[in-house]
Amino acid sequence: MGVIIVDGSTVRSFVEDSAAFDKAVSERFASLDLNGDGVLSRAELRRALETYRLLESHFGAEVVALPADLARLYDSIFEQFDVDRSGTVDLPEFRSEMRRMLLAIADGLGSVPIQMAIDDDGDGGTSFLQKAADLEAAKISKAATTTHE
Ligand SMILES: [Ca+2]
Repeated sequence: MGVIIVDGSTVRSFVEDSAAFDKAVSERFASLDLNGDGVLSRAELRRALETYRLLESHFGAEVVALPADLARLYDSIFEQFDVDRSGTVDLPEFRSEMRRMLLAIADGLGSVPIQMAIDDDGDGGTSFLQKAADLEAAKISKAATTTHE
């Protein structure tokens, strides 16, 4: 468990850094694609939402819901990802929805930095917001080095 500080611009510049963002998305997608068939099934996506607790950790709200409500919630999230209604989520669909969600988070955060506790994913991966914070820290230290030279 680590603590990071992020604001809207941290998240936005991560999403707009397409090399870093695409790499993070591809890694996350590969770790979620449990049977390695190149697409995420409804079950794989649901497991991801449960494992990574996207809803709580990314939207800052504790989600307390009845199982039936949760099932509906997971279904509606799946429909959002599965844009072409093929019944599975492929990498481009996953990437564009992650982009949309993160930009929505960036809008929500605005310019007020918030402190956030980040769970280790347990699979060696780090969360998107952690990567966003790392990227910004790297840029700041690079800028500081340049200034001092
Ligand atoms: Ca799969």
